[in-house]
Amino acid sequence: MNKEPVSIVVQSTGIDVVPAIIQALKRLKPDWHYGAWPCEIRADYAIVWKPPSELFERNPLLKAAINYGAGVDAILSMESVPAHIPIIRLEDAGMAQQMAEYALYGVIHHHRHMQIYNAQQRDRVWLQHEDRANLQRPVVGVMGLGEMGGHVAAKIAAFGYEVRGWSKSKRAVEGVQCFAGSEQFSEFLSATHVLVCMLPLTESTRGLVGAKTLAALPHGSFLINAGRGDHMIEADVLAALQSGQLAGALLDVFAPEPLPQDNALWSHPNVIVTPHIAATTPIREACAQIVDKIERMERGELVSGVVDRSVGY
Ligand code: NDP
Ligand code: OXD
Repeated sequence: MNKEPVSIVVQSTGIDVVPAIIQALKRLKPDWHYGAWPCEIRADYAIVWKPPSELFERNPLLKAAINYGAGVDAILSMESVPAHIPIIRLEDAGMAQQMAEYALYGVIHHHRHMQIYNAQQRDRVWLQHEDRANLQRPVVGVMGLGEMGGHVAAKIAAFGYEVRGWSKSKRAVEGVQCFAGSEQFSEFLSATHVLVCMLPLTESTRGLVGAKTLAALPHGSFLINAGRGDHMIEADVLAALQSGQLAGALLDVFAPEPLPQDNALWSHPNVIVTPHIAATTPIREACAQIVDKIERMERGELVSGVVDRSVGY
């Protein structure tokens, strides 16, 4: 007996990537059926970004909701996916390398005094600071050692920086001194000059980058946040920048997004603001991963990337 072709509904909120996703999927799986939400297709799988409840009400036979991104804080907070439908997220899918590039850029920006040189250029000042840079190679501390953070830490270590990493359970990353759990957090922070946030946003990590964490870093440290805006307590970050506890920051994520026009971070001389581009989802790699996951599920195999709703990532 011939098996029915797999049918997929694709939905997105915000940037409209739906036609491009369907096109990329069709190239890989021309025989499958596709619908762009809202549509009448009775789907087996949904590829979604911040999906409405109605999508699940109208597709009662869904076998899984595939989150079109690595972070699942948005989909979990919406509570639109019924409890019996597994949520599966993207794992790396070409994003980890971009993250490593982004974080390395921030590390070098701080280490090689680019902030000072940018300001000097505005005033036409010719003054070298490299003696300090040679003496003071910053130690980089990466929070979160998963698909993104693990790759980021390894790449920065391979580039020659001393790197520490921190996660919930103890991880092993080549060339990286690993710490785990709240009991090792202060030790991790105490020698971290560039703090990189690669955590998922959960109830345990919300607001983690606040006054207490920042005060535990050496004076004049640098912050890179590519996790989520709600990891930071923004007023505490601004206060640390004001006091010099933070020498500067490279920030990609904010609460809310877009960053409001009147937000002080836009014009802070020691802050670089980027519009959530640290790692964008490459359509071809993401779709290849999605097809692989669906094929495994269709064969009754286990797939990786299933979200544990009880921990929030
Ligand atoms: P993973 O789930 O693969 O990794 C999460 C890591 O965080 C794990 O090492 C985990 O520990 C650790 N962690 C979770 N909770 C805690 C905690 N309470 N204390 C200490 N460590 C904790 O996620 P990804 O690496 O794929 O993605 C991370 C985040 O990056 C996403 O959730 C998203 O918010 C963000 N992101 C941002 C993008 C951007 O462009 N700015 C693009 C893509 C993702 P353990 O290993 O023990 O489980
Ligand atoms: C993601 C993101 O989570 O783009 O994938 O932030």
